[in-house]
Amino acid sequence: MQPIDIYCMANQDRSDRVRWLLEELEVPFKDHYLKKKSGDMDSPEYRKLNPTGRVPTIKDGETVVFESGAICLYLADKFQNKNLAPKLDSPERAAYLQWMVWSVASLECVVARMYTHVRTEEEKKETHRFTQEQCEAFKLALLPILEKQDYILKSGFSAADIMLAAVIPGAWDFLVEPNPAIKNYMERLMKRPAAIKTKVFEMPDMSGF
Ligand SMILES: N[C@@H](CCC(=O)N[C@@H](CS)C(=O)NCC(=O)O)C(=O)O
Repeated sequence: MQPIDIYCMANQDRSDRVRWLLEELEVPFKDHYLKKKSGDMDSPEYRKLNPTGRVPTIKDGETVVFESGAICLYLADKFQNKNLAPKLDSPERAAYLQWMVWSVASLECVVARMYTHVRTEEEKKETHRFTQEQCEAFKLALLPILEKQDYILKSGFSAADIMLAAVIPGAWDFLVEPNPAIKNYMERLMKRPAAIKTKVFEMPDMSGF
């Protein structure tokens, strides 16, 4: 099988979920590390693949996809035989799509804000308040499910768990530490051999940023 090309800056940027998913799917991949400082992400060759100049991007033969959520949706559907995405006619398909998109569109937006809106003491305070408030609401969505089942879908482990577990640690103090069911969920996922092998939860090497 031809490996899927992954364009990224480090194993722990948003390519983390893509690499983890491919490892779970047992699909070979090849990493291409780009250095922002050296202008790799602004090069005409890379901008042809991803005009936004961000990572991750994948190349699967002639197919190019950017945006981590879209990449994971594409891959889990393409390798349907590995059962990491409910089939189109499955009753769990709607919940699956909901969590796949929610993890990036709602949860990750809040997590990302913790890194960007902290320039002044006042901004830090407001970001802390906002994150706490948002995580209270996120908790109401996650807890009733994770208190009664091991994975976000009743049928078991899926690509939606990868998306969630790749983002949740960013809000560890707000969302994980105070909620044992979410902590147990994270610990369960962090022990998966594919997550360990792809170093999703290791400290990032910032040299490429
Ligand atoms: N929503 C996008 C976010 C992409 C993104 O912002 N990636 C970061 C790395 S994790 C990036 O490329 N940063 C470089 C920059 O901002 O110039 C996704 O999930 O793929």
